[in-house]
Amino acid sequence: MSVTLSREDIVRLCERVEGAQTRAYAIPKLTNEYPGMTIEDGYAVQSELRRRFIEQGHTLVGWKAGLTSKAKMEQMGVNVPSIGFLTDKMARPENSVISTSDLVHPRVECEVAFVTNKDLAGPGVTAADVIAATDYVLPAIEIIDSRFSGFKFDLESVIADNGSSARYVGGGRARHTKDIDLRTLGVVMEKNGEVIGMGASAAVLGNPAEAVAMLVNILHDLGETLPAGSFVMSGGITEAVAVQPGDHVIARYQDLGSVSIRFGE
Ligand code: 0L1
Ligand code: MG
Repeated sequence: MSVTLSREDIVRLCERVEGAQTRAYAIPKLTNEYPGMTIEDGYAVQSELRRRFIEQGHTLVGWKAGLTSKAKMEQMGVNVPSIGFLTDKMARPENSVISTSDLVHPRVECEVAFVTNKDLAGPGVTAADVIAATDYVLPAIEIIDSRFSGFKFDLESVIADNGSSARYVGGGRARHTKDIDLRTLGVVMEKNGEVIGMGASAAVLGNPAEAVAMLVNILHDLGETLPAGSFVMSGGITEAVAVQPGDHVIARYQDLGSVSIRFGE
């Protein structure tokens, strides 16, 4: 497969996604109009979106791996993971209030985030390479927000929509990978004091470092590398849970402390 869309169509679809993201409205999945769209076309639209955001003054902070757990792939009916970019404008402080009126269908996921201290470049990057290039890991909550009406989408459309990236929050205790077992980290997610999800980090491709390796190898296919100092979300351990104004979410991680976030109008 390869990029099949014309430059004009890529820009047109990017403007459609950008409008939905920045003004918080739902749009039909892109493949309704472009049924032959490929995964590479999805990344071409995502790259154009990244180019525009950077031109508007956003800073690229890192990347996210998405659809990396079996539960998530089943929930979304896809069989290949995806990646998306993260900017400074998407970051939120721990326990701050996220405005839901800026979002379409916000949902939360518990993830392990990696901060790198060496450049990583594919192809053939392994989980061991990722661990050797990791400064520390920390607990995080990702707030995803698919912009597609009624959650009717496919992988091509999700990739164009930057993997549903919207907000992210890091917190808890940063740890060196040598001090923890990245495969067996447990997490319990609570919403308004009630347990609504739990899991272990092995849900993410057996080891979240595998998801980061996968991400770097996809970046290679896009002609990109992961520079030292990147912040990388490795993918949801728990299933995505919908949130609304008034909700308070806490993710309690084994060995990594907890991270919390609130939602307002
Ligand atoms: O973070 C992710 O796993 C990406 C999810 C993309 C699909 C969705 O919006 O649920
Ligand atoms: Mg995620």
